[in-house]
Amino acid sequence: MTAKTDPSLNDLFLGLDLSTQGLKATVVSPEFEVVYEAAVNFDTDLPGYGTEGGAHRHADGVTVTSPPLMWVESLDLLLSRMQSDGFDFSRVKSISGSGQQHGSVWLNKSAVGALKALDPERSLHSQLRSIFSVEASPIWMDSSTRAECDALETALGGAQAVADLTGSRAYERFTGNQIARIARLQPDAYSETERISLVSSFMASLLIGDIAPIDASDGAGMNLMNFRDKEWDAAAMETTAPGLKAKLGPLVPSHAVVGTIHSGYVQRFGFDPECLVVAFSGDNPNSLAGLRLQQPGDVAISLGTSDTLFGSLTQAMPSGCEGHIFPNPVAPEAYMAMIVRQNGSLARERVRDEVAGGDWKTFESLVESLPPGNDGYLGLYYFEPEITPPVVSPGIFRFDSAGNSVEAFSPAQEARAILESQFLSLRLHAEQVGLRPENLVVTGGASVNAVILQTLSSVFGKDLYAAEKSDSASLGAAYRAVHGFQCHAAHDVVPFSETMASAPAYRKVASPDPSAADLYTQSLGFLNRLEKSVTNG
Ligand code: ADP
Ligand code: XUL
Repeated sequence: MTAKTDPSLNDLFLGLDLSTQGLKATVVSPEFEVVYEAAVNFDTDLPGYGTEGGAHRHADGVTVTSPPLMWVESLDLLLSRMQSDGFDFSRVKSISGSGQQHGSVWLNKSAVGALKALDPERSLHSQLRSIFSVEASPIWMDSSTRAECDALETALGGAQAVADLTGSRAYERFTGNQIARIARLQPDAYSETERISLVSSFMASLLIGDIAPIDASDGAGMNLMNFRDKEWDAAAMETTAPGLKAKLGPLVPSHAVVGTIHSGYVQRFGFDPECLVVAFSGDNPNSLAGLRLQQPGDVAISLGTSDTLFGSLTQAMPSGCEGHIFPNPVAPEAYMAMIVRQNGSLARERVRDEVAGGDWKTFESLVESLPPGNDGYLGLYYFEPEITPPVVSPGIFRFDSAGNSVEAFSPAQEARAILESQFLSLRLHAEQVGLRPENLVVTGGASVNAVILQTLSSVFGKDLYAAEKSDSASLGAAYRAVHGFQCHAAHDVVPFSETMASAPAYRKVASPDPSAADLYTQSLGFLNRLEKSVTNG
């Protein structure tokens, strides 16, 4: 890092994360110490919008939306809370952010004018109420677009062809398929739409007072972008909806500065008028930055509401069956690969409630009462439709060591089976998209559980390290604010490893039991066969 790009000790960097359930702020010092955090919860802090878990689930069982005006109001509320806490906005050199991936914000022809004219005397939401051409934004939990996915795959030559082009086969939640559905069902709203933003680029737009471009990492979650050259693909756009290119606007690298903070925030909150806004990106790309995954082999597992596994790659191997490839948000020449398993913590909780009366300690004792490998018993637990592997009809499937169906397991077998099969499945599918962990970092709510960590470490046969903070998306946004600031000052891409050189080391939280690790490696083929026997992919 050169002296010119070196932040001064007084400087601060702000990361925002607009997730499904709320908006968070994480502020770091130039030494990467977290100096301030604040949060807004959509359901409890903004009850007027009537969301549950930040979303509206529609009666058809597949449509899930959120009101974009709620996201606008949440920014107002978050900044006001920071102001009440006495936060010194004038020290913030740059801001970046993270958004739940795939969700779209539909802006009409009045949006640019309204964003440019933001008045510091009035709330954001009172000024931006009329800028939306679609008032219910589809979000990542929406699965209403099977027909549109089929149409895209047919037009482009099949699932593998779509994956080779866009980094993922056609997925229901991916924005292009959502756009195709809205263009078909709401043609007037579509034609009134001037620009379609992602949740991430929309939040950046609010800060710069103009429409911010989509970054290439989050843009890859749309089934519309050529993930290798980072340009919108003409054939994908043409199949999706008419005249789409103009509505998508340009794409920028994730480290790009997209503007400076709008004067309204300078007057209202005391921001430095030169405070930079670095492109916002998806929450998973931000988590990759927040967990500092830099080399191929650096892999993170997030045990949250859903379980995700992601890592950095230099060679991309997109799969027509599973996983996603996105451009890497902090290394423009590299990629990231990601696997999402919907049945994560909530599935573990279901089993815990059934076998251990809702108590994690009892659940842990049950797991520990049986040896690794569960004497050959294996269970597959899909309480909800599964993304990886694809399972449309939920169900629970139990097998003995010969692969014969078993009606029921003992409580201890059940507790061990869910952990082993979830983690074996993560490893199997990670390997299928080219991710072979060397350095394994764990994060997310379940990473406090020692038995879960021990099992995970043995299944992967690797030491397991824990990040210091579990909200890696907003932390990653703050790190990316530093990185973008440095790239801007250097007029070049600063290696992220240089940016993060002084960041604290991780803590080792588990080491594999060597004999268990061998056993797990041998059972990957068995798990693969059992999954194939019950899934749709
Ligand atoms: P999100 O993905 O929504 O941000 P979190 O990362 O906060 O979710 O994880 C929440 C989950 O963490 C809960 O659903 C819960 O099952 C899990 N969790 C919390 N404590 C424990 C524990 N002691 N053992 C296992 N899981 C836990
Ligand atoms: C990723 C995905 C989710 C959302 C949640 O593909 O759909 O992880 O990003 O915020």
